[in-house]
Amino acid sequence: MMNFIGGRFVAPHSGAYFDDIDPSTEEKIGDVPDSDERDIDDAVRAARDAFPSWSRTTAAERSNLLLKLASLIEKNLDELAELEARDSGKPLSLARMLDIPRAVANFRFFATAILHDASEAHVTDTTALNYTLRQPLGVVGLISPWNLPLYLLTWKIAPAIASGNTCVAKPSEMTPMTANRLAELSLEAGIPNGVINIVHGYGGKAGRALTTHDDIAAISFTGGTVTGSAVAANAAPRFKKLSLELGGKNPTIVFADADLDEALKTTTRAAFWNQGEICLCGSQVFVHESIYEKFVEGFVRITNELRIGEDIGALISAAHLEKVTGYIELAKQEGGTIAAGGKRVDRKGYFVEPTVITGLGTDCRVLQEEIFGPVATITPFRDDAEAIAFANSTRYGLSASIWTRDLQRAHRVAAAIDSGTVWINCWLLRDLRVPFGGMKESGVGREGGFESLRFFTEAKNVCVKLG
Ligand code: TXE
Repeated sequence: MMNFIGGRFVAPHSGAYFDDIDPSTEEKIGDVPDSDERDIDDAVRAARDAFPSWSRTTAAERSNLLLKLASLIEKNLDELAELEARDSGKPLSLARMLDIPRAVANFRFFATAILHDASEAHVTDTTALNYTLRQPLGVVGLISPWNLPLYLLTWKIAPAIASGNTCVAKPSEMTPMTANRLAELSLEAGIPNGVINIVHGYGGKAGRALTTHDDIAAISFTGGTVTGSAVAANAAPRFKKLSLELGGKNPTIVFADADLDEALKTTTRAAFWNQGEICLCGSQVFVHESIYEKFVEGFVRITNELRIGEDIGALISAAHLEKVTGYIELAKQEGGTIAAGGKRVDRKGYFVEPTVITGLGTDCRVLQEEIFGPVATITPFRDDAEAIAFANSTRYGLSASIWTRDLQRAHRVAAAIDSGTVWINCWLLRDLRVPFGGMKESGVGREGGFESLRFFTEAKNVCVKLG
């Protein structure tokens, strides 16, 4: 694999590569460039050179090119899904149904959004007319994680280039394959050289160089909260615009009047989809005490039916496997009961059984920290006030899912929960137009729809004196 800079595939300056591992076989499947600040510098230069002409293209021209790229991703869906599944350990069926279709949708969505965008005008009585120009920023830096590799990378690339910027993207070092294929497809689509540049490598080296580069106007980052804090510390003194989509510890609240069958079906999926490696996963479930036992029984039954390999993929790495199983051990030390799963699967690959833990309160670390694996806790609550207090007890505030048939309660609880998204009687039902992001330590800023286009442009007020 090589870096993609100025429309060409080039080796890293260091000449060094590290191994790309298939988490489900523990075998090496590729060589990843170990890039450093020299490669980032080359990529930024290529992006800077491409910016003047790209930023002058019409919205219709950019839209056409993005739509072409979307169609090429769609045409190559099978191959991309296979690459994604091998690289990340996720089930192939999930990559086919979720990851790659969403990458197609991301390009289509922003390709058409720019055709409908409008800006404000403020008329000051009869004295002046103000209008807001929204101009591209220049070269932007995009850093994405390993859990939804192409999905999240394209969620940044699409709005960035649709609004006239050029970009340098650094995909996760653990899942570079679909980004590499995207680079090839961007050439085939006719995206001009230097508009999309992709530099592979470690976060602490290539990623850090991107966040500290003087010619990068903005950083859009999705990843862990600790890394997000380092990214912010590097970017803020250089006055870069920042968007941070970070971790979550998302509560699911099931009230006594919920449709239990539907709630069980969806809350188990919310807990274990993508083996729990989605920042939106509902990893802590709070259930009204009157239905608690019945709910736990149903949740455990469904969990035990999940098939390793087909429903639950491998975790991303040996280190992450250690982290996740470490939390299962911690749960036991904290006094929890393992109601389902609880062990590494006895086969090749970093598989962990989907695990259900009961008997822990919100003061336990297992209910406070992001585990990012197939581990869910279930805790009973007494009344609405306690459910809200439990839901708001962590440092995170990304999403929540509420289950009730009572309309007033649903709206009241939604308003009281500190999170960027609240789903009522559903989970991960996404409309790409809505603002998406986190409160508290789950991030800063919102992406999605016009929020993304706003992030990737600078607002400039032009004031014209009238008369
Ligand atoms: O991701 P990192 P990690 C959570 C999850 C996981 C934990 C750590 O809990 O266990 O984070 O995961 C790049 N400057 N999430 O360490 O480090 C890195 O190369 C610039 C939640 O694997 O956050 C990669 O491209 N960039 C999450 C990206 O940051 C740096 C998804 C994300 O990696 C950098 C992933 C630096 N100093 C993990 N250090 C979510 N919200 O979906 C690393 N990177």
